[in-house]
Amino acid sequence: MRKLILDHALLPSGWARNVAVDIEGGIIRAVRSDAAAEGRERIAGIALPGLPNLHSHTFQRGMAGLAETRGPEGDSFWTWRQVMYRFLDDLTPDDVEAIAAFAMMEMLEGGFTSLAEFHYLHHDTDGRAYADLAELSVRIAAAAGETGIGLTLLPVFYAQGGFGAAPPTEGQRRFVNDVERYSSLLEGARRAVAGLDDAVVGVAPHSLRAVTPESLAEVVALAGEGPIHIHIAEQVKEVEDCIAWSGQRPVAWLLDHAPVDRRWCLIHATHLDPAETRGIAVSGAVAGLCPITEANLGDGIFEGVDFLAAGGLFGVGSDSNVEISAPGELKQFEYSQRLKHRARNVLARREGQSTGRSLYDGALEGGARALGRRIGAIKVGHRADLVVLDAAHPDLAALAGDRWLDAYVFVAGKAVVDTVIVGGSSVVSGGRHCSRDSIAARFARTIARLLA
Ligand code: NGQ
Ligand code: ZN
Repeated sequence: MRKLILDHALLPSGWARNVAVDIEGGIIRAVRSDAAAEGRERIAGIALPGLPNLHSHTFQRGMAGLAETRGPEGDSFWTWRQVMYRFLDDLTPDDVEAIAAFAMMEMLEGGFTSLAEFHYLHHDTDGRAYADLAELSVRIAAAAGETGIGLTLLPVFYAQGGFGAAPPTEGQRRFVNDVERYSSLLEGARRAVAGLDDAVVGVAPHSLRAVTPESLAEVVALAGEGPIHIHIAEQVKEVEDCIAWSGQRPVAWLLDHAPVDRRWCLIHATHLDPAETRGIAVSGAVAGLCPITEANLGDGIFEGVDFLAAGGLFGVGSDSNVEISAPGELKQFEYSQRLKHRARNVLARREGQSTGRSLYDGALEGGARALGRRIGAIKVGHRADLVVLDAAHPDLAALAGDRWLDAYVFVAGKAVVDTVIVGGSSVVSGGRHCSRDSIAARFARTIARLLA
């Protein structure tokens, strides 16, 4: 049993002081505010529920900044994807693990306490399955274990190169499975995470581009009650290709042909018409926004205002991991809406409500649902996942309550993250992960070798 006393904490009922938290087996067993400190370990600062990161491809952290040089013509998402395919061409299992550990460490230092890893790199460099089909899932699980981050592992089903059963390209050889081999992979992934505390495995058809209607239905049937994530409607070309293939826009097609409900997380969902926006909101699916990556890739701007007005739930993900920051994703989401609507405080819920608080609460609720775990609140029965901000930092010292969140999201960012606790264990203190030196050195060696 770990018995903490938190100076300040954001509880479901609001801000509280001197909060006693009892933790056993990684789970919060009791919470009481205005408690006595005696016999308890004091955690100084401002304790928030850790934010879930609902979408990541950790390996892409290894190419962060390497696709920012202008090419011969028309740089786009699609030319970026070519660069990304070349980068993963000869990643070894050791490389995948080293890069994943570094990215996960940065997530913890950046205010995320759990992630959904949308894991599609499955096979050896020549496209053949590893002796253990789930070798790279084992590596992702190992990196999660080393860093301590909470894991929802989403092995990705990838069958084809594009709409209408286009064959996979050479660059996609490491991703591809049929449904039968995918279901073995899923079993392997479940074994891979068995040694981690409280990990969840879900399913992830990569995108409507990468599956057939039949295989999509078969993969969804493998999910049980677990999460189902899919990339959708990120790029205008993808919307046009989907209409050419089916006569429908991607989200409209999905809502008509799949049992979309609270288990689902629709990643990006950038290009929506009003009926699609409402359709996602009423389905209970979470919109999986990745605002920094969507800006980096030139995807477009999500229909944030209409979606929230329709009661839709969102969460945020770091996706390409070009920059890893929980407050940074929330800021970028709000800023994209300000630019779109030429207005301010667009995503705050009502007059007098803090935008930072609205964004944080929203992403906690949607993120927890998308990861399929009992997380996202300092509450009995939930995982003890806490991000504690430095209350003495000059950007926070004179503030209180929701203004702390406004300063975290809009002013100071992840620099004010001081202590991070996951499943009751401290993994970050003084802003640094407890294994930073070794994980960073291994990452640096890996990247130096890959670029040599
Ligand atoms: C991915 N990333 O799977 O990593 C994708 C690019 C694709 C984003 N969509 C590849 N941001 O969608 O085909
Ligand atoms: Zn993605």
